[in-house]
Amino acid sequence: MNLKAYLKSRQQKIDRALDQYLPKESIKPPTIHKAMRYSLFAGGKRLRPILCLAAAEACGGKIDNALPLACALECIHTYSLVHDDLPSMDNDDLRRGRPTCHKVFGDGIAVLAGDGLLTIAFEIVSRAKPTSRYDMSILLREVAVAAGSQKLIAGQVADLEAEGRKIDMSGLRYIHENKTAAILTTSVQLGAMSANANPKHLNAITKFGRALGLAFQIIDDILDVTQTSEKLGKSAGKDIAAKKATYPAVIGLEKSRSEAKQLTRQAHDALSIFNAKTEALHALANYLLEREY
Ligand code: GRG
Repeated sequence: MNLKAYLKSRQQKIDRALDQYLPKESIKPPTIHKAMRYSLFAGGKRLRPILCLAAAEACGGKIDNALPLACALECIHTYSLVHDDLPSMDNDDLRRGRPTCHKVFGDGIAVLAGDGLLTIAFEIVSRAKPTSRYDMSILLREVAVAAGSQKLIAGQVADLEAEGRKIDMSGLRYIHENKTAAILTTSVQLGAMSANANPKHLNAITKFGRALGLAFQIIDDILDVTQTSEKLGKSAGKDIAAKKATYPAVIGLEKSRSEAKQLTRQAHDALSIFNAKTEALHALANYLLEREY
């Protein structure tokens, strides 16, 4: 498959849908809608929604049925980046190659823009079509749990508390599984649910998401060490400067690379039970691993 063209067409589809779901900039109060849109349309890769749509296809579903769920996850992801960049968290000036939300709109509006993106995610989920196995309460609960204080927020708390401290592998894995892998896993799970996936397929998709999500964060840790800020579109080398808990810091670069490769293999293997339409998921897993590092 032509991955570049595939990614571009999926990004466009997702962007069009997000544009429809988000209030226009002119809607009162304009500042908040400008700030929400500024961060949401700053050029993110749309990996989570693309994975959601690809999982729906792998489970025999239609991408249009997965689209609201895919967009909701991108809103949650963007909220987490906006808040993560705040001076009271990671204090970053650059995100997706542009000044961060609080640099442009101020801290108060950036906090509220994150709140707005998190909240609208649930409104967007409510537009999805439930299926016979997965009703609306299941879909909403999945999203709430993934974004909540035992997953995404738990990972961020553990990350903040680990700064400057010695951390072991299990502590590090806890951070990565919750801060990064949880939303990625939920992305593919929701895609599968939109396709009314049977329990066996949902289980396989979950294994795929967990392995890929962890590999993705390990690769992100590696890139922070090996790439320039220009290439990353965010400040490079921040993890070392902030004494962050990362795979390269705990097990070194080489072992981190082989761990990422092994997890990616596990992700591919998890797809073996599907009969068709897993080409995109395989290609996305390879794409994440082969990012320059
Ligand atoms: C504030 C509750 C809360 C959580 C923040 C997302 C996050 C948790 C922290 C951001 C820093 C970080 C290393 C997150 C891990 C996930 C990650 C690698 C995000 C970047 O994802 P990409 O590469 O970004 O998909 P784009 O911009 O392409 O969407």
